Amino acid sequence: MPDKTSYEIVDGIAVITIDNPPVNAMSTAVRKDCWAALDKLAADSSAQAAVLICAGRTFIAGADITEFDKPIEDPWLPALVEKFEASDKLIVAAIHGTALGGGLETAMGCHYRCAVPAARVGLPEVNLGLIPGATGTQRLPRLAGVRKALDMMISGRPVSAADALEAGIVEKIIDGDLRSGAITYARALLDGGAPIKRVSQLEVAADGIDDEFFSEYAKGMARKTRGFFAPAQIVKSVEAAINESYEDAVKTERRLFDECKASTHSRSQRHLFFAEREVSKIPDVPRTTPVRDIKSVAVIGAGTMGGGITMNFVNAGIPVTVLEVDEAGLARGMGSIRKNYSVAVDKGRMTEAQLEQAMGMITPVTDYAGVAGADLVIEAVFENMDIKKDVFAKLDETCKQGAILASNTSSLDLDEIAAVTSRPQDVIGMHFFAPANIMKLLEIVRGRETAADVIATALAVAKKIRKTGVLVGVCFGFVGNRMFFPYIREAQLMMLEGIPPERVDQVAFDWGMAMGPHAVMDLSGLDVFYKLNNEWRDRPDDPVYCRMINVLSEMGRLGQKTGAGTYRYEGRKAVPDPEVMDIARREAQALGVQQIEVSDEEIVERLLFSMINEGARVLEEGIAIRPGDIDVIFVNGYGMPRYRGGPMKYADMTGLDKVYAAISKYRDRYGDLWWTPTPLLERLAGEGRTFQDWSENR
Ligand code: T1G
Repeated sequence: MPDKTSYEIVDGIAVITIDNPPVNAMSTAVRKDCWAALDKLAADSSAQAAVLICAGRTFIAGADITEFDKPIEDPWLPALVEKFEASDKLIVAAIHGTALGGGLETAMGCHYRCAVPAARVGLPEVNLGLIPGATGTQRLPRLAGVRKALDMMISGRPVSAADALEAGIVEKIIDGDLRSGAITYARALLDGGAPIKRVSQLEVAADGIDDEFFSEYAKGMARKTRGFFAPAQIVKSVEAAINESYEDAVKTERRLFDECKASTHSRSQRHLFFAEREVSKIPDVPRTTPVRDIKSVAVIGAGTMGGGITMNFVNAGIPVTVLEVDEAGLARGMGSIRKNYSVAVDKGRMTEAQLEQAMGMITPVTDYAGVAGADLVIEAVFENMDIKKDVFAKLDETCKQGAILASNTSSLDLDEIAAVTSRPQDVIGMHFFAPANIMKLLEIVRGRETAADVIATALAVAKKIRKTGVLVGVCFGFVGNRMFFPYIREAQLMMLEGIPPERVDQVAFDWGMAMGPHAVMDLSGLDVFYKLNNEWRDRPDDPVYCRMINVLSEMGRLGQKTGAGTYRYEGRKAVPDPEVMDIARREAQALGVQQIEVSDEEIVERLLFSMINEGARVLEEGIAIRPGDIDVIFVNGYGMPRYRGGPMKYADMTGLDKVYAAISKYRDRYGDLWWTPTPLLERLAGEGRTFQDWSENR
């Protein structure tokens, strides 16, 4: 008896309903049941046509991603899609929620498609490092045309039902109840003598598709898809739709799909898909933990970060009171917010009226009384412990009971901040990343006494403002910055060793980073790192440590904002500055740092393995809950490419034995101070295990 589908006849129409919560993924069981339902339909003389519909909140959201690393059981999805299409009885797919990946592919195997207005359809496999592998690269171009199909598959973004109707992907929009509307539609098609429309038999519209089209399209997407493997595979598969028979092109698609599925890219991107959903699962904070109602927010400090933080809440429809020390500071802050919104207006992403509406949701104040009623207060003042303590003492005196008091500190001891209040249980860290209104990452820092409902509320707020919230513990730099410090340290040391910054940056960029370490430092400001290094109280005493940050900062070469830092700037163009390497050589001589030659491989190892070694320490200390949490932090906050999976996944795929051997090599060269292998890494390397395996079997 099928337990993932039901089969019912209504007015001569067979209604096949899939019910596989939470998203009706096309698991093996669902595929088997659908196969059986189609056999039943063929044999059922009382059924003249059929409707394929799903229970729950969405149509099929794709193949079951959890099955990808297991042997695929029959029936394979492509075969099932062909079986839908081969039916001699007309089948209508009825779409609500999101028909994605294998879900849309199954719908395209049906003969007609209808959808409710709020439905969305897409082929987002590229986000998993894949291509549509159940004939989507062949059927979508036949329905929507080559360019639209490529745009949808390369972006991975679903389109609305209206857009899909216009593109020819769906044939009808159903207002009102989908089930009854789809049955009526199927009946009307039957009564109207509509043909069985088999999409695979449609011609691919080739107008405008000349010999150069696909190479030009690939060039056009190159910048956005730099380093990713799947996009080019998609282009090749769609090209086969033009140049090969349907049968041959489906074989080409299968080959290209298998190449993607076996790639480290796809293993990385699939890892991140689940890791980004795991981050909200906190072992000692159950999903049933009640959250506090956040209807109003206050932000203390209207500087760059405070302004960006404010915009996140305004964009989510939550009013914000912004407090600054004086009117001048407020005016600057409000002006900066308005300027950011006006950029969105100029780009057509917002209207003037919406800009004014957004600004109208912000209340600027200079008196703490103005923030007394806020449900959530986020401090975003200068990164100095004394100043933060002063703010929190005032907030403790002023804010209503039950208000959550959050600090945007990027590295300081949250417990020390909480200790100046009478309510440490209500204090939490919410570390936004610049630019705060754009970067998706939000490090949520739990203090020793932070209450469970405060943590649950912060995670819910992160989702509300469309951030990826990752819970971390208290230590200097929390997880992201703490692991970024060794990455920066090695870049800095290599400069002293005579390796030009532009070489290190190029190697990091070619590895996949959005920007090299020196470019990042110039963007953030060398003084930011200078201050962080000085705030790091128990930093080991090493005169070589980030020496050039100190020297250049003290020269006033702070980076882009001063026109010169590690690079000289011609506008925003970074130009290598020979003077900087002269200074580096002088400093190296004074410090006794040897000039060396290094391979590109060594540059990658020293940048990434030093970060990974620190990540192992972060896991050992429980500052991060899972290795996947660390990976989510680095792909959402530090420009690490998703096809690398994040530092800990990259280590697992490289092999911890190789990582350990390299770290041991650098310990032999540089000593124990910075290159002592973390015991967890050493143990797992010795046991031939991965961080992921350790995390799942603790
Ligand atoms: N397979 C298995 N589990 C899935 C899943 C999938 N396709 N999609 C979601 N889940 C789980 C998810 O892990 C979470 O589990 C729960 O469902 C709710 O998800 C052959 C090869 C549909 C827009 O890429 O985009 O088809 O954490 O938290 O925010 O060509 O899920 O609760 O245990 O994201 O409401 C292509 C992926 C697959 C779509 C809903 N399809 N999913 O978002 O809920 S490859 C996709 C999503 C494929 C074919 C190819 C979203 C969503 P848990 P959620 P949501």
